[in-house]
Amino acid sequence: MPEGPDTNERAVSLLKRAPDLRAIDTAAAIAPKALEALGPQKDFAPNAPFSLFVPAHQELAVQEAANLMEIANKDGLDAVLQHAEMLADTTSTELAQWALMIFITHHPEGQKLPIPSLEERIPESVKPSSPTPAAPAALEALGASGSEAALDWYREDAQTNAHHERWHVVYPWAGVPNPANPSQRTLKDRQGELFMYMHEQMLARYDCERLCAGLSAPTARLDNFNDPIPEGYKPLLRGYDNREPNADFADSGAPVPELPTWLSNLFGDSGKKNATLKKPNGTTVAANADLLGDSIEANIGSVNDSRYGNAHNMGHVLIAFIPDPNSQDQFGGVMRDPRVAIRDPIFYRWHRQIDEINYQWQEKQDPQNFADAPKVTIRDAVSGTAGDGASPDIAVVQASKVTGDPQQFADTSFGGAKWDTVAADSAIATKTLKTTMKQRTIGGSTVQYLDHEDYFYFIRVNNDTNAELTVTLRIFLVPVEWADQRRQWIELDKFQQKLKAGRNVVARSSKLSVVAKKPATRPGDPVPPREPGADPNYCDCGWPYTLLLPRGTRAGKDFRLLVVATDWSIDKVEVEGKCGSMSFCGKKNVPYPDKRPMGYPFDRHWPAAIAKTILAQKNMAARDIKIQWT
Ligand SMILES: [Cu+2]
Repeated sequence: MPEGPDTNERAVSLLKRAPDLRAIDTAAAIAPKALEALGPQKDFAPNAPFSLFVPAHQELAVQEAANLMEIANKDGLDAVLQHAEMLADTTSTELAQWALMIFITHHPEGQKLPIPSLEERIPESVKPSSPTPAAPAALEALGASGSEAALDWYREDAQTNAHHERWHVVYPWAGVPNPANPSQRTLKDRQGELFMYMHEQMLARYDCERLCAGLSAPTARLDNFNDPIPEGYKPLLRGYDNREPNADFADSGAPVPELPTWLSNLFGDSGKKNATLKKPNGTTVAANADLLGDSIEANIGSVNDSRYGNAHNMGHVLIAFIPDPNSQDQFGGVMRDPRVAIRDPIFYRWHRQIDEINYQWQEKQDPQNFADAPKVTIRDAVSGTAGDGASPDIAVVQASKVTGDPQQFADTSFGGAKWDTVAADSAIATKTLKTTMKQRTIGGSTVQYLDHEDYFYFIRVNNDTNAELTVTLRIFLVPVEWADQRRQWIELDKFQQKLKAGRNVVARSSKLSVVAKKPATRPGDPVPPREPGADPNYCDCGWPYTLLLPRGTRAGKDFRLLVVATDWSIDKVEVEGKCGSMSFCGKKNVPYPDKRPMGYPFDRHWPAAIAKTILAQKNMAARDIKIQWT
């Protein structure tokens, strides 16, 4: 069948349909065999509106994505859209939208169709819970209850929610149908490990904002299902119920009595030296970051569905269906939907509990030994005794001050005769990075968002060999008071760097960060042309550039920048990603572009205190800097 000229418009108009919130009759919608395969989870939340965390719904969405692939392979995109529209009309708009987005993201034909950004598609889903800047008294009770309300601006950020939604489309936990043979499912490379790492970084960043906002931090684990949940959240979004403060798990309309057992099996089996995970047939397999992540989420790579259950996903639904006494509809709270789940403070508490399983496993591994460090020196002091966070070789310069070619600027400003000076003390460098809150309008609502000035890192690295050397430079940030807590370090960037023998000054723009969605843009910027061949829908997965830095405080908060050089011939970090977030989303259809464990070197405990180790290791150095909210 020839493709109509309007397939793009039809896809966009389907993806823009407002959620219809129809309950999904899974028994009718799903093939009996697939339903049986879900085991005891098949009856979970039987009459709920579509939720990507409900096993039968996720299964249905991926099955329908596979159907769309079959149809595309035989009959082309017109027929694909016809099926998706029929699905939306007869079953559920949200189901059809997720299936279509998974199809578009993972099928070569689908790539021709656009997925507009979340705020273009469903502007109502990024509406803030409280109008800004000053909320009328009657609305002050919306958003999070109590002190958590201070972070509504962060949790409700439109682009961060869009990132989280897109991540779960790129990495569906029921697997990705193989476009050439859609009845087959595969997991993406290191999917379980990335699930853990991406969410762990979201936690580290959230904790940082909590600290800056004066809240108790880090976020406490949600590990007690007997006591009420102190945090409430009122999203003020159509189709999502409120949760009052001090709501009880016991009231949930989707009880998961097995959850404590799944968690204790996960903690118990993984939290020891030489840990193994138990397979259904009684044999064991050595635990590793990927299998553990697979089993925790759980995705189709789980080692044992019945022993480890579906802890992370079912926790989402358990919490989501704690009823709202004032709602007649009982649609469930935001926790049922990755499009809006991170708005709720409970998201972070639940993920802290999930992350703790991985953290405890990591703690039982041998410490890092850094024996494979490349022969380079980033100094801790020009001479004499070094203090923490005082490296002379790391400086930050506002982008507006970097004139001409950045490499030439680097050599002139920090190389040559200036090599033995403290780079951060130079008149051109800044000791404070500034952030600011901005406003814009989405679908008639005023939303706030954080932004920061563009900047460059300048890093002096001495190549101690007499030949060219290729290293990976990894840059991290932490509030100074947490410098010895490895999981609080935030990844800012990592990149391949060729070093000539002897002295090198490296220049790196903040806009190239591998964490940020690339190309790095701000809201309202014109969309830059795509690289030829780049898949725009895959490229849309990534952390918002404007949230690369934490907000800091009005007075200026002390942070520590860390630069670690590793041997590129071992890690083979991708040369230059021009699309999406290499670190949070990987690369399309190729292995994850860094062979080291995700989060390296903070994926294990260190041989000694972190600050002390930085001083002892020649391949790493740290520099303190303030971040000020202006
Ligand atoms: Cu998630």
